[in-house]
Amino acid sequence: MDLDRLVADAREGVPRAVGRLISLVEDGGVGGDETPLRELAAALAPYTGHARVVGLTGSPGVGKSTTTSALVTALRADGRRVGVLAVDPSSPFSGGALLGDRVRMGEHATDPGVFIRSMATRGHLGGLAAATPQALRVLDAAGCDVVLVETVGVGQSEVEVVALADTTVVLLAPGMGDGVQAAKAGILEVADVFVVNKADRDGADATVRELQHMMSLNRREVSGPSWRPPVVRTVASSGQGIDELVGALDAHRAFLADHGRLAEGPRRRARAEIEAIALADLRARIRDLSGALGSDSALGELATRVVAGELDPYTAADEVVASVRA
Ligand SMILES: Nc1nc2c(ncn2[C@@H]2O[C@H](COP(=O)(O)OP(=O)(O)O)[C@@H](O)[C@H]2O)c(=O)[nH]1
Ligand SMILES: [Mg+2]
Repeated sequence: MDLDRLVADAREGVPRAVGRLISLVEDGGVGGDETPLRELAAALAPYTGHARVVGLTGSPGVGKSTTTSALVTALRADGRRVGVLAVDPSSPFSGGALLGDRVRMGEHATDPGVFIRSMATRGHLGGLAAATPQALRVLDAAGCDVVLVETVGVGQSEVEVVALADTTVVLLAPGMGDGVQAAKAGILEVADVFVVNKADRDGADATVRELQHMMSLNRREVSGPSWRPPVVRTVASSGQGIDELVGALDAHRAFLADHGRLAEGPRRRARAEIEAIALADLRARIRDLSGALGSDSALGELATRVVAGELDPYTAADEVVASVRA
């Protein structure tokens, strides 16, 4: 595989090249060989730093994909190149859009200014925390002005994924008990913009009120000027409220720019990536240690001593860490 060729094609916006590079990122580290990913990261580095990343999260069915598709339409009308990354940590499938999403994103399928991709991590060394920033880098280098990252907001790994964005949108919908769920998952804290979607349904006002109530309880004292997440009502399926949502995204962007904070998102992504790669590397080395000394491995020996009461597990772990560092 000619990596330089692929990178050059991806920079030209050739969809197949972009797709192959994201597959590489997704599969990366399988079999423990991370060499192509290292080379790819180095090859892409000079061409990145342009795209802004908008994360969308919320419970299944609130309308994330529909909203994402409506946003693509609005951003394209504005002449911006758009990438869509649907990140599903629970899905073993990847490559191309998920079935339902394919229907919702269908209208963009033939637009050369749009890249749509769903992603799981097939055994990636650093998991989503490493793979997502890498995939974002590919889309950035491919000339995307905006990348929309859709992820199901139900667990810790999803919260980690949305925390990679420059601007995070948390979606709720009436009658789904979303407010309570969001509070539990710690998702209120990561929201820069709230969307109450399905505003055509009964209960949208109540959802907005509940949200505002929770925000008032949740307000933390911060020094310096702080951003108050706006609440935007949308009917994503008809496009109603989408211009307001674009306005809210731009306002958040402007706030970050005004306060010299545009570098925060890229730095968060780099941090997450470095940490994930380092942890994966350590884990791999510890695993190596367990097989290093023939049949009776170093780890196995320590385990035997812990079971025999000769050693406590903390001291045993100290020995493991010490030998990994050596
Ligand atoms: N009534 C109504 N239905 C919507 C709206 N937005 C999305 N839907 C529908 O809700 C369902 C789930 O939407 P989807 O975008 O797949 O949700 P996701 O799981 O969060 O990505 C689909 O049947 C959509 O057509 C809306 O604003 N109003
Ligand atoms: Mg979806």
